[in-house]
Amino acid sequence: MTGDAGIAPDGPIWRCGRFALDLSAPLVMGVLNVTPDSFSDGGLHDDPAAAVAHGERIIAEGAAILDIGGESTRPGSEEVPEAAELARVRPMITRFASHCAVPVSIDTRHASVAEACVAAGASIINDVSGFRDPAMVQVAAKCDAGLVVMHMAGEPKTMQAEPHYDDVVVEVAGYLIAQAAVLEAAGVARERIVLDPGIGFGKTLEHNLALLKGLAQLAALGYPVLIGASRKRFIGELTGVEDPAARVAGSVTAACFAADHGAHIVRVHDVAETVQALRVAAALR
Ligand code: HH2
Repeated sequence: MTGDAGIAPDGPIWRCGRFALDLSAPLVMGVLNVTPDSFSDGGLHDDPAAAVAHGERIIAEGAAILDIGGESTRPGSEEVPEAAELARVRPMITRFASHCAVPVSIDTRHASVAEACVAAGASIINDVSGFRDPAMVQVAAKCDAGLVVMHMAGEPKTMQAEPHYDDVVVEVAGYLIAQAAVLEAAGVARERIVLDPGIGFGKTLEHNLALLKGLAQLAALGYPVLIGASRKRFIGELTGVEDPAARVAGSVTAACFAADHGAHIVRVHDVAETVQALRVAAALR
């Protein structure tokens, strides 16, 4: 599933530092939030020992990538000072980059945090603000990390205040391709870039469903696609399940749908359940 960049597989690959990820079958990105307030798992892993145990567990369960975040970007959230965010994530990045066989991703929209985490061993920068900050583009250009370019309408604090699109799939696709072009113009190799429509980031239920149903259009842009639907509010809106941790079945269904409609990577909290479902779905395809 993963390998050194020198022995790349034949199919589509994602170059992430010293890794070349084989994307010919969908990969699971497991989430490790070291935050007190994430909507999905806030406070569960802000003790370092608990965070390490959880990270080890989701790797053992089959995560091909470990995504570490130190700032919640849930709707309405306030920005976390960069020093506080870095203090949360850097020990975990260092620990997992040196101890585990899968690439470690830093989930941040702050250039200084991304740069420090790449120096600490992160192989992927996952930027929910889509590399809109020129300083983040510079960090990307100076390293060889894989990059997740995500679409977010506005800022977390206000993004759910009446989001509007004339055609959400066309507009999100246009934004993502433009940001990929900005990165490539700065010298980033195309094989390092993955696009993500940003489920739940400045989108209504209808927008989220349109993006998932329109995945083929995003996949047709020619870059690998990542989908993060796990435990999100739209699943609660569809099912009436209030507790994000109880949205496992809905999340697994969304991950399987995404994988079947062109997503190469699914970002999930419930790794064991998703890996199991994707294996069965792959055998039936
Ligand atoms: N969603 C969240 C965070 N990071 N990154 C990408 N690429 N795609 C996503 O959809 C995505 C993401 C939100 O989920 P979570 O990390 O569980 O919550 P919080 O932002 O509250 O920490």
